[in-house]
Amino acid sequence: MDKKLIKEVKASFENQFKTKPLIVFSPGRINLIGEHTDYNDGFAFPAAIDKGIVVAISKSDSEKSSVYAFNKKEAYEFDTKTVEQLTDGAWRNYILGVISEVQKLGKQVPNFYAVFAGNIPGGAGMSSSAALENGFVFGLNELFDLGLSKNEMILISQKAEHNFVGVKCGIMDQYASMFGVKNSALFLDCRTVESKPYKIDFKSYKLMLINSNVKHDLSESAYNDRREVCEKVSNLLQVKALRDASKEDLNRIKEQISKEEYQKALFIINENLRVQQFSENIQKEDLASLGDLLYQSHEGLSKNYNVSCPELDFLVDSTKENPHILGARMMGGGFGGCTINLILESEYKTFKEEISKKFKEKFNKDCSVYSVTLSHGTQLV
Ligand code: GAF
Repeated sequence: MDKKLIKEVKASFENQFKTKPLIVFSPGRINLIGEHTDYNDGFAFPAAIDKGIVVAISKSDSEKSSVYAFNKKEAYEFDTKTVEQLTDGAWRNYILGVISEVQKLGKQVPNFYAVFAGNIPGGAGMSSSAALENGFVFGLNELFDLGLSKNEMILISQKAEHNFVGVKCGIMDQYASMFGVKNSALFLDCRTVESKPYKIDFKSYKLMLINSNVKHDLSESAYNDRREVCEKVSNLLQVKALRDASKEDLNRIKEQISKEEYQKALFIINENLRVQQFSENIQKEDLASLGDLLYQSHEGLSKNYNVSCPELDFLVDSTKENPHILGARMMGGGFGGCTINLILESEYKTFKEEISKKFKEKFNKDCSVYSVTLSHGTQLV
């Protein structure tokens, strides 16, 4: 948790609203493996990280709510009684969406004051959106004693994203951000919405994130299109979700779908198996096989699910000749953002320098390298 950021948000809040706020820290997430499986009722392996969103919030003493986005230096005033989705609302729609979804449950949301700020690089595939939604729903729940459980809160966050932002996301990001466990990743069953924490110890290896700095925008229809394909195929198969299908099932309807639809559905079926394999191999401490699964996941995301981009492919390909890197893949929804790499700790610095140089030469722009700490989920600080 970034103590300086918390201090700044608190000071900004007290300066503007002359009262003491509740402070919430809501983390972003990484995902070890299992992309696009969440909206197929499948498995994923995310973890909350030490970067996230800080929300300072208190009751309002006027007829208005006021929210200040500290990083953007933008303020927004509104009345919680008349909340509506905004065209080009950007960050505002995440917050308005959360309020609207709480209200749909028949709960009152009185007006409030808030300041928020974050240190998750935007568009990096590290779920700044889920962190923002969870930060607000958690803060409102505490402030107004709404009596919401954590499971109810993440569903509110997810629906806010569906209905106000327009991304038909799964539950992985909101879950990981809310339920994160220190030093652990969560083996998440997206059907039962339950997880098992695994203490992560990669021995002499560590995780490295490399941001392509290609900004993805999940509200672009590409994400929702993938979800539609999966739903179409599971309808044809007469199963609830692709989690319930096998390659043999898929082959039976091969003639009824396009080649692209077949490949996408097959990717989901295989990715879901990979997550389960990953969880078994993590227990066996078989690091080499974990690396292979990462490469297989990337191959499928890039060639079959079609959610990679040249920069991400380049970053992953550049690791393949390096004997100190066990595996790499793009992380998150795709179309930009980060790769996640399993690298020998002693080689971290050398590879960081090497890849930064190579990336610059190839694309004439910079990539950014981060290490992450696995952290606790959304909480009061
Ligand atoms: C985005 C979505 F928000 C998640 O629900 C998930 O589908 C992910 O892309 C891909 O695994 O982060």
